[in-house]
Amino acid sequence: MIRTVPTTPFDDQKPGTSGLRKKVPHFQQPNYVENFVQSIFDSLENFAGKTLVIGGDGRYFNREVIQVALKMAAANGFGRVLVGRGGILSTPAASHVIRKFRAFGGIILSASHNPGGPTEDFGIKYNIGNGGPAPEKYTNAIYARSREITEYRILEAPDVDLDVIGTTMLGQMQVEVIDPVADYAALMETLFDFDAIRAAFAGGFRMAFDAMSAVTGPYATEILENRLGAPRGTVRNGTPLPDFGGHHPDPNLVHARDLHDTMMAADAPDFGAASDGDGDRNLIIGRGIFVTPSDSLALLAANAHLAPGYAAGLKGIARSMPTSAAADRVAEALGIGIYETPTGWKFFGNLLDAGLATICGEESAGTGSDHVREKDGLWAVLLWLNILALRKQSVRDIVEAHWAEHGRNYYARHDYEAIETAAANDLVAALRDRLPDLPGQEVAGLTIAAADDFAYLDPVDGSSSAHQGIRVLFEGGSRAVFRLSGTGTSGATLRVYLERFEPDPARHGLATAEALAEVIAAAEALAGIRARTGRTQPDVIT
Ligand code: G16
Repeated sequence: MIRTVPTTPFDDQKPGTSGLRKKVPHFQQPNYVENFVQSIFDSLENFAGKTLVIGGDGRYFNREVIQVALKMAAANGFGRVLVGRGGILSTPAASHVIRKFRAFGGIILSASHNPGGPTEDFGIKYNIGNGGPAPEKYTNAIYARSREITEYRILEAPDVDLDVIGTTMLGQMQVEVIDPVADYAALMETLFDFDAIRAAFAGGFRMAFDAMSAVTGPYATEILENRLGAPRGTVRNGTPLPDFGGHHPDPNLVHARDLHDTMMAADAPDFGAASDGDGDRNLIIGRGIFVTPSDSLALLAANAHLAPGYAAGLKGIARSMPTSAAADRVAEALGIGIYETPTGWKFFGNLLDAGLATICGEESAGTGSDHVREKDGLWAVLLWLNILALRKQSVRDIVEAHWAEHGRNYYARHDYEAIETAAANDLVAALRDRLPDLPGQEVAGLTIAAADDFAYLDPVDGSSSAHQGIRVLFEGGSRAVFRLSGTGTSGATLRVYLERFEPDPARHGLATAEALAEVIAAAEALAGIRARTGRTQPDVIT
């Protein structure tokens, strides 16, 4: 029986950079999940009888929300739902399943790299039929709907058994529990030279992959160990846990410290990598060398032709604005387009759909291509493996040769987490007010060449997005960018992105902090971070 339940709106269901993210107890308020899911459905049209994909990263509360979403999908008229066994689908795998089965869209349950558990984070995101995150016109409509919702519809029915592959009926709707790994693994086989990678492992190539007790474990085990023959134990922390083992499933040098230490040791494996809570981010470390996500994007773009899926070359490269300009130099060398978008994978969808870009990347450890419409952690790892297997050089040699050819973009991001929202907003507002006066000024020894509040005009659909980050460009190619995160769940997170271009190979061996010292000082002088936030140093440096 379909029940129509009266409800009242919540005023805080505005999707952020990537869906609605809140603490679990917040989501557990009566009707909170139902309101948001109904707001998604109410913002969509013509889905009666069509297919919806549902899956999540297995974090605490995943199964409960999947049952609610299934019953609401049935009550709202979907014809079929594909759901990953155990409620599991990595974000890139969900994107692929949406595309492969030509689904109407998908609901992905994840708070990505944020911690999980009864008092930690949860998230709900809607993806459209191209497999990508809903663009702003959808997220704005969902938010508007959530402000005026008065009722939701749900089927009264027993829970669906999520652990058995097969098809059951939920009212008039078919529910198909699918293997979460199989379709994705098959797709990877079409893109990369599995024979070459298998031969490398057979020849003694060693790798450490940290799945961070998150969703990538089963995918990495199947692909790296079962299909590519990497020794058992190559995948660490490979069992997804609802609380990620109490860790923060963010593959950066702070939270993937164990992997970092392994890779910096004298007897380190040849290659180290990690992925995040929902499998869309990646961390790349060679023996003794961390590769920044911005450099990784540039390197992958420069070498992608070595993988069968990209042998025909790239149509273009897209990067988010705060990502370093390393990829721009590769695009220039290849004679292909480069696109600069606001932070958020949703901005790449149109470029990929229109065939303007093939590879996209972000400084926030996200890289991907037109094979799906999400960033894809394991994809990046496999492309690296493909390149390493064919070039037969170390990660360090490949990275240093790249810098020698294209120049090095020293890069770091300083995060100030959980600062007071008002202080963070004031800091950004004060910078914004000063923008017109900044060009020509000298700060901490650097001269400001230009400064703006980044706005994006989508070249495909003409939509525009303003206030996407304050950019201060210095003479000589250095840059500081200030932005507030759209994914945090407590207070505000200030991100300061710092970059310096160094063309001279003789100066490519500096420590990043040393190379960026002037830009760091200029950022502090411009924004007054210490005075405004009371913080003397960042919480996380990536
Ligand atoms: C999400 C988005 C990314 C974005 C990142 C950081 O990643 O999909 O596009 O770069 O958040 O965003 P912010 O700087 O606003 O916190 P994920 O992996 O969390 O889904």
